[in-house]
Amino acid sequence: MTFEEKLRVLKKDHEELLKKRNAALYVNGVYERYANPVLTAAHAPLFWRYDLDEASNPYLEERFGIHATFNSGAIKHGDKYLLCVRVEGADRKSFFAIAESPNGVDNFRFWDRPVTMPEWGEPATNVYDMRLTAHEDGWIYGVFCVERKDPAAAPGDLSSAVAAAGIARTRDFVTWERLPDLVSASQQRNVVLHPEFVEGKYAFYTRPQDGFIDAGSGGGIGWALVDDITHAEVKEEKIINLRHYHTVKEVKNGEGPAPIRTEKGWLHLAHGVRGCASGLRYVLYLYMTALDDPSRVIAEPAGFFMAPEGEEYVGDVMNVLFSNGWIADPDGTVYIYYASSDTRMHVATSSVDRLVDYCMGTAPDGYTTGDSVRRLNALIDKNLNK
Ligand code: M1P
Repeated sequence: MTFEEKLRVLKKDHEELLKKRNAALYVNGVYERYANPVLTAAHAPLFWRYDLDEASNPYLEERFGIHATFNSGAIKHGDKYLLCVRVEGADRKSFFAIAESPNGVDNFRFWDRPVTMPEWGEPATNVYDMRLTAHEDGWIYGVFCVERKDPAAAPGDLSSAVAAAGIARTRDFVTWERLPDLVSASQQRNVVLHPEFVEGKYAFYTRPQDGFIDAGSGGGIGWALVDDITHAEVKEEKIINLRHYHTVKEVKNGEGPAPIRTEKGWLHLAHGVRGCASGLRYVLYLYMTALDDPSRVIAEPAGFFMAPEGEEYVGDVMNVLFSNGWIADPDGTVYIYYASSDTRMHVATSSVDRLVDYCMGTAPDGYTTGDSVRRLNALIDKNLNK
């Protein structure tokens, strides 16, 4: 094939992928999964991946490999559904890029250029997992993980890293004002800004951890109030959603996107991690906190809300569902954007009413098998007596 012929095929296939319609699949009454992922590495623009000049690229070879598109922040901007996607190159570096859809479930297209995030302090080796928060102060904040090599690593240890929360704000998703990283006594990942002031302060969900991977003595999802977002510092931190033995969040957990305000409380999406013979298993769960105190848990159904299924099990890091973005539309529809196995992005849809009903109407974990069987028998009694 000539250069032109190869390019024509590439463009045709790419356009067909981007225009592919998605279809909802019934699951369990709580949410709908969708037939196709909303974003894959193949959705990245051809002009990111190829040098399209025949003179400098006569074989039409990929020059910048895109490996994965996952863990995306999400927000409605005007009438567009935006994802702030973690795009990972073949070189293992992640960066952020905005992808836009007219309807939230398909036709996602990347903007022409990735986000050029200003540096703060020592340049980051990697950045990822942005949580977007439209704050009542008028800014849209992006809080994300900033990873740098551990300066205290022993010689020859090329894996130890330090995770901190980077903070930036924008109004248009093109120009970002970088603020100082969150100051914290421990390493931090999965930090999320609450959308409203609490006691006149900015409020963060945190996830203190002993090391880069290990949550260690960090007991779960934390909560900290911060006076000044331009010099954010965790002075006092309390754990509001604890890890627990023999649950889906035994090893670690982390807040997902910023919570959604509902009439019955703040609705939270989080991930829980447990260990098993095949490694760590990441699933999603929901919980709710009080409107008058977003740090007080008022409901938490037992177990997972969503876990990997089918092709979702397979990818760069197997057996992982992770979410850091959702959008609640004015009509109550909720678009839940989740990544599978650190590889691709999916959407599930539900509604605020259904998710609140799931939280309030599903029993909490009783922490013993006996309690689970009692709950099951109570449901069977109810159904058989109908
Ligand atoms: O690989 C699974 C996930 O691992 C990390 O999550 P956590 O901090 O809870 O362990 C993150 O690096 C996340 O990006 C990744 O999806």
